[in-house]
Amino acid sequence: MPSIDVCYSPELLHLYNLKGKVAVVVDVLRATSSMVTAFAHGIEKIIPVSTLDDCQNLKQAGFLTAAERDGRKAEGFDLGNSPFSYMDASIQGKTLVMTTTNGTHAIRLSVAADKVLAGAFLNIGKVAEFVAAEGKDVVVVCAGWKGDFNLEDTLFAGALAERLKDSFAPANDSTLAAQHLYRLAKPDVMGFLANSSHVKRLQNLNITDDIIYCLQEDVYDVVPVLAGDCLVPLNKAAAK
Ligand code: 3SL
Repeated sequence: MPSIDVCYSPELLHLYNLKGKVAVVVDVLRATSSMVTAFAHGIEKIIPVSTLDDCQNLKQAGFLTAAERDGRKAEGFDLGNSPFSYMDASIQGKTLVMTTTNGTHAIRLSVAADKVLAGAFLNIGKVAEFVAAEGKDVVVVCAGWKGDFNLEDTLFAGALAERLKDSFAPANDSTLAAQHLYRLAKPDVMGFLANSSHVKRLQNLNITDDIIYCLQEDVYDVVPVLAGDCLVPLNKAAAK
């Protein structure tokens, strides 16, 4: 039986061997939720980059850009990191270059995996279906916050492990802990996260609607997958 493991911070990724595995990178609040939303609304490709400089260079090359630091839209770029800004018809068919505080960097750090997916509560059912069909060991890479553990990405890891529990074995206690937390949180995920650091950070910036939106399960059936330097929707990656 394949296994499912959880890496609680990109800072711990050096302890994991991603070769031959599927990495599901998650930044529930908000990077991977925004990516899923963007694909569901017609964006063609997303190039995740780690730094503002890389994003700026690609802006000068003519790309649409999105940049966030510390929860705020970074100056000089087209979009920030609210999923609601990706519901606009003007993004259809475009390639977006995106940098966020943690999420895009976590994707870049996961490239050693056989496949790198962007997971969120919004597309968790399709992510579970895809990894079950692949049948390879899975590592959920939690983007966390500047190297720290966070609760919302952990809950996603637990939720994914719960969905896969009949066909994937927990790799170790990391997975069991995430599952326990998700079972505790499930009746009221928003309430469970009320005192969590990033929820408080976003609420201090008056960003509450985004949180409620990002905690919804199974809204979209798109799975962004890394193909070279770009995330593309799974159906398009398969056609390559
Ligand atoms: O850390 C990240 O990558 C972002 O998703 C953080 S925020 O939700 O935009 O503040």
